[in-house]
Amino acid sequence: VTDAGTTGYGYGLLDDYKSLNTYYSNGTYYLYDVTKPMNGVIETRTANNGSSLPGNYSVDSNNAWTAYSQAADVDAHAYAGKVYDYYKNTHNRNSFDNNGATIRSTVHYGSNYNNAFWNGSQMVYGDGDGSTFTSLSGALDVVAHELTHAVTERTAGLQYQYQSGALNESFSDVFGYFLDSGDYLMGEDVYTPGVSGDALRSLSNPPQYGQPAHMNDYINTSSDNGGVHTNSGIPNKAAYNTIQSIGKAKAEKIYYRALTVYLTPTSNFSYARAALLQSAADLYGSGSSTYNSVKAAWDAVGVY
Ligand code: ASN
Ligand code: ZN
Repeated sequence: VTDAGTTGYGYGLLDDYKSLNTYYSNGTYYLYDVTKPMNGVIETRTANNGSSLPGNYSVDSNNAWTAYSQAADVDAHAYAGKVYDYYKNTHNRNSFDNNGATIRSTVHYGSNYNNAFWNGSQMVYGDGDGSTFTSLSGALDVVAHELTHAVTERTAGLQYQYQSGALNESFSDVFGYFLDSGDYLMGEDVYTPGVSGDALRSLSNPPQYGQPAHMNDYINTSSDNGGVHTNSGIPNKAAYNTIQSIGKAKAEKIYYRALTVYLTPTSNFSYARAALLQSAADLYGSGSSTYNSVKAAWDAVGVY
């Protein structure tokens, strides 16, 4: 049999069955998806608990990715495909660079590593320590958050500090919601497996996880790049308000247009409000109820 794309299956970290786009070559199957209209592919690798990147291809002998040790690989691969499909189908964006670039993920990074990140070239996921986190690729909203950092880098380029950095974080959380909209929580599927109902962050109630939801409570700090993971609560709450009043379908169009057309590396919260309002005006009219809802959403968090 010749080298070719094929379809396998496996189980994710929640023991959920999923079909997988894989590749067969020389008696071995790879998490290597050639089915998308990209210039590159979607490929998933493993660091084998080390720290060298990009690591080795995740492989399997019979295309049944059913070992528990493969679950992080399975989820990273399947969810990267979902995020690709979302941007393509909803926004006509072909991968993070809009030129079909390869989407690479490496799982099993480090030992007990409680984080995931976009490193400027690829996504990287730890396995967690088993109490603070389980393997971070097990959450679609986390995968969407990280890959949205790549989209932001190639579009608005929001500098990762202070207000522009908090906007960078917020857009990743908001697109995390657009892709995984069953709830307004971030990371609940992988955060503290021993505690039910909690999450990393909440868009609907940022203070529940220590974030401000209004400019009156903005945190002035130099840690965390100027509070990028805390002050993101303010634009997150504005996004929640927006989605509640106009619905997800309009909100995601407005957010994508603001990110890709109007925001710049140094945009602050006030600029983001203006960018979202301009996007709402472009798409739905400047006197529309949609436009007025975006305005009210930002008024409510004290950003003018
Ligand atoms: N998981 C974190 C994030 O995406 C990693 C970081 O701080 N850059 O925000
Ligand atoms: Zn982030």
